[in-house]
Amino acid sequence: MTSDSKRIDDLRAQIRKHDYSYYVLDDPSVPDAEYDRLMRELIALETQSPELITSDSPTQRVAGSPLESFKQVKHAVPMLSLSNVFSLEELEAFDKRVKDRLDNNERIDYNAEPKLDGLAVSIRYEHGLLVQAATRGDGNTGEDITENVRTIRSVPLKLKGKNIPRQLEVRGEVFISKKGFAQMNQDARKNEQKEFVNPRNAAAGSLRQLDARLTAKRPLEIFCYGVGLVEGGGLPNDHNAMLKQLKQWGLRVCPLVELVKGVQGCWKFYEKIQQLREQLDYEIDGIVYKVNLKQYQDELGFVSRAPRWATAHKFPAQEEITLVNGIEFQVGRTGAITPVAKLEPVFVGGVTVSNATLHNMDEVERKDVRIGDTVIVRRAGDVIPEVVKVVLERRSKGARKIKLPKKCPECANEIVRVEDEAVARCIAEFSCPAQCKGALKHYASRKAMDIEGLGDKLVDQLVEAKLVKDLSDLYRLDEDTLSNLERMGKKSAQNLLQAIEKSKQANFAKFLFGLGIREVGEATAIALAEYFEYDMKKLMAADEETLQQVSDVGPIVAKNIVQYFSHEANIRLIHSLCDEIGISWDVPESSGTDSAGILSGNTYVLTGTLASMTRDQAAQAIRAKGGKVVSSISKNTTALVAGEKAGSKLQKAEKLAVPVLSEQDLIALVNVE
Ligand code: D41
Repeated sequence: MTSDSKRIDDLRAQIRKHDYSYYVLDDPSVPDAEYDRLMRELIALETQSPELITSDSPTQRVAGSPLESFKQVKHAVPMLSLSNVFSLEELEAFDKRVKDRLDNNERIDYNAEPKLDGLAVSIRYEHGLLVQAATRGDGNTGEDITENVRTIRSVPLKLKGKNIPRQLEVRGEVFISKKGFAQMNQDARKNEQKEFVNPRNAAAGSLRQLDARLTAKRPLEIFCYGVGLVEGGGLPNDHNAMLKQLKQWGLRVCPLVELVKGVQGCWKFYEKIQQLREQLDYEIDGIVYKVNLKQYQDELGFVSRAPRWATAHKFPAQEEITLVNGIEFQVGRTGAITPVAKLEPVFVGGVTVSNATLHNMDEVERKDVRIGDTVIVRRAGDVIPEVVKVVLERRSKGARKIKLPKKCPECANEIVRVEDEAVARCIAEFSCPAQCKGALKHYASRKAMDIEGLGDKLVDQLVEAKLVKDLSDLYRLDEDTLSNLERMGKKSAQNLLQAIEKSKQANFAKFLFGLGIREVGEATAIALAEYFEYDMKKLMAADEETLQQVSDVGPIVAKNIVQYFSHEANIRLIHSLCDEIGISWDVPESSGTDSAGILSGNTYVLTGTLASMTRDQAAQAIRAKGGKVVSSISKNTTALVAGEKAGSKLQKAEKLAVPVLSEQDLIALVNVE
């Protein structure tokens, strides 16, 4: 062996190891720059000595030229389909059939796996080298997509480890993560190309490219869940151990796979994963249960192309088809007009849905939704239902275009849509009852002035009875007026007045947040309070440039603030609240640029649910030690404090290598003297 070929072997082994850590284990072992250096060195050596290039070299993932068409591939072992169950009863019936057929009354062990919503593929390895990959097709014959599958970085071109069978067909699901999908559509928008409807379609489109160079640019991933043909070597005789063996050979297996006992175990797993579903970075549409013992699987066999030993337990569909019966325009707290489609009621995502947001007029125009259209609605988790797209083939002649009304449906004032802005707004502000209600609810909410007893229903009553026209009117209410309201007794009127009175002793940041300036959230309000030293006059006098000096404040927020304080009505309101009514706040001793406190100079982001305190309390504790709390993570964040059910922020922190603290870490940190 020459020294070049030795070095080439060495580089390939290193790169394979890093690929495995990065793409299969999701746990990068070296910085990107180091990886790039190894790859560049390998490419250089292979370019010098092309005779040393082998098909399993990490440089050879992408083929040279596009195919004319896909070749047909016959699967050595057919790719079966899955039967379905939709309820606990059907799951119990499945389990009973399994036991009856096995003539076995003991509890069955099942291997439970999230059911990825992607495309099934079969990948054949000979002597551990990837030689062919195919789509499922009709189960017997699929299409040869070898070149495309080779571009998927979590698919090893060469298996690692011991006792690899001479022939091994691996079955798995190819998919695109939610994040990858969002990125693809962002790129598509930038290049004025058509967007993909969902990650599954994006994955299907990417996998069926005749030019593998295009596939290589798509963020495809794989989870392996089974095998087809196995020759010249063996596999463990239970499914769970078999998946572990696949992992040892370098194949990527879903980390949530679990061995469970009986129907009860299956059901518990189903509920657990359903809870996790929205937080997962990939789409799943159910759970697959598989009888774990291979011996039982063989005994059970299959019927009409589906194994008797496995079934898919589907989640309630998150997308359904229905009719748009009409359109309603809702007016939000800031006057934003949101078009809402009134739907023929449809059961989707576990509930009956009769309204779906269309977000704004840009969306209506982009999706070209019309009254009378058949549409796909989506309700994922607790997210507001939305119209995904129109089923154009079903558009009737009578379908009517949706037009933005000229007048606000709540107050009949003018609606304006500023050029280049997606959002249309009612210009009436406090004189629009919808905006007035929204503003009051926001002002009274827990995170703002926290006025106990002033709930949504009461606000509606007060505004409709014209007792309150702006925030300052709250402080002019009296017991007689209040106790005359429906469902309001003397005692609750007194309690409410007390709570309103109490709110006069305020916290500046909460007051500022409560004013409802567009896009000034809690964290921004706190940053503003600190920067302007709890002085309303200083804040009101600040120009956009000054405002942008504040952390968390960008050009848009700065503009919103300046705009807010340029309105005569807002200045009058603040004057009346602060000077006449007497809302006031303490100025913390260590305000301004004071740098005492062990956390000064540090910036934290909070996410997830904490067990021993609210996020508000945690933020206060951090600030009390001089630290800052902001809402979004950047590379300048000192640390992320992550509680239970931390979602995308946790992933972002890991990506940006921002340290992650647990609740215990935080407690230890803020308790230091
Ligand atoms: O995650 C999946 N989509 C998935 C699909 C899975 N986890 N396991 C599966 N197991 C099978 C059997 C039991 C037949 C080996 C499957 C599929 N089949 C499957 N995917 C598409 C058709 C069938």
